[in-house]
Amino acid sequence: RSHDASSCTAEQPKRPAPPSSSLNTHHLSYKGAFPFFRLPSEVGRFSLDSERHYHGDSRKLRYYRPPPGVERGVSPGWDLMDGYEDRFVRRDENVKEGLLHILTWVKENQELLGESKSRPLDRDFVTWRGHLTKILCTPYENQEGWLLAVSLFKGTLYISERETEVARKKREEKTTMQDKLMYSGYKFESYLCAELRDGQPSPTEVVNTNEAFCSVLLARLSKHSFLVSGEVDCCDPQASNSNPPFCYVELKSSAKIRNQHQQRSFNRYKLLKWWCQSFLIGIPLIVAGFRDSEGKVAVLQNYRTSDIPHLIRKDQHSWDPAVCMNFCDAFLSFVKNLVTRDDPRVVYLFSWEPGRDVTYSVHTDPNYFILPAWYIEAMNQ
Ligand code: 0WD
Ligand code: CA
Repeated sequence: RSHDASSCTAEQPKRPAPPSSSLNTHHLSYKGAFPFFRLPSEVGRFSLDSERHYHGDSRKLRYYRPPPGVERGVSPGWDLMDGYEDRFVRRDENVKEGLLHILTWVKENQELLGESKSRPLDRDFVTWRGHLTKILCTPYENQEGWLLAVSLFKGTLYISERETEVARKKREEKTTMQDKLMYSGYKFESYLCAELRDGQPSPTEVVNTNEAFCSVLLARLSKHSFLVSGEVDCCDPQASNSNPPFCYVELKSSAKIRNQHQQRSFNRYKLLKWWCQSFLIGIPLIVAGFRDSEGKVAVLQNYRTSDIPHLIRKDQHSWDPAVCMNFCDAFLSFVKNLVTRDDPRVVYLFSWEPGRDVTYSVHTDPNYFILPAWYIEAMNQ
């Protein structure tokens, strides 16, 4: 039977079908060609100091300065627990900053972004890179769900994470072991990063997790344009391309891999997250430090972000970068179709649990708001 317009009867409404209220997340549904993705370009930078204060500059950018020898395979033997008891200042994790620092940057740099007739900020989405990483990993995630709050304001969709109950419990019940693991990641950076381009790392200094350097970038995934910001560990003064984000390096520490089973799990879970995180903002190099059972760095290993999809392709039950990107494309379209009330006092809360579809609810309680009054006022000028 033909389905052309002439076969439509009068009773059938001509309106398009209402947008679907849930989104399938199964990885097999997103197999296919890699979608269009434009290389991210940096539009700005900001830093957060030791008291978590915002500065619209690169003061907290550090340089990748591995000591001679370790890059040639000499075991560094760095103690990642050094200073845990007496040289460690923790960021207060009870403070929920949401999009605060990105909005501060946007407010101060509106002229760099260009406006269109229809909207003051000519981007479809504004969010943290970490939130997009979670979306990309969703088709392969089987442990942790997420909550993403979205508001449409003057034609732009703002996405901000809300902590799930499970995540809050996990944070409040964090064991010393988990706290030490978190510390070891920051400590690893202190052995490789110098404050100055031609300086040396100073691992005897205090580790303060309030400090951060963030890059602000513009990117496009299929028909979605976005402004995204992510924390960057350091810049390689010897990178073949000295332009950001191509000179940036992501540092990771991870337990030493001892057997085939651990290798498979590393490829399946860690490399998935590492790839998504760095690919999204165009970081070409990930330097991993593998710790031994005493918490000392036994080996350094470089991963070129673009090599990771090839490294994991041969594995059984592996992940596929195209699936991650196709799912993200579908999720952003899903959000665009549903979030239609242009009002910062309306929040659409998208929620997902492993094994389920993405669903949403709509909230007008101020407790859910993601855009502060000062930002709304600034954009109304
Ligand atoms: O409000 C929130 N729920 C969040 C805020 C969740 C995640 C991040 N943030 C903010 C913070 O202000 C942080 O400075 O984002 C910034 C980092 O943003 P991102 O680059 O989008 O986050 P992500 O890619 O998840 O993490 C990058 C690094 C991490 O390095 P590793 O190697 O572990 O991936 O940022 C750090 C961490 O060093 N980091 C955080 N720092 C402060 N607050 C947070 C956090 N909640 N999460 C990760
Ligand atoms: Ca890192």
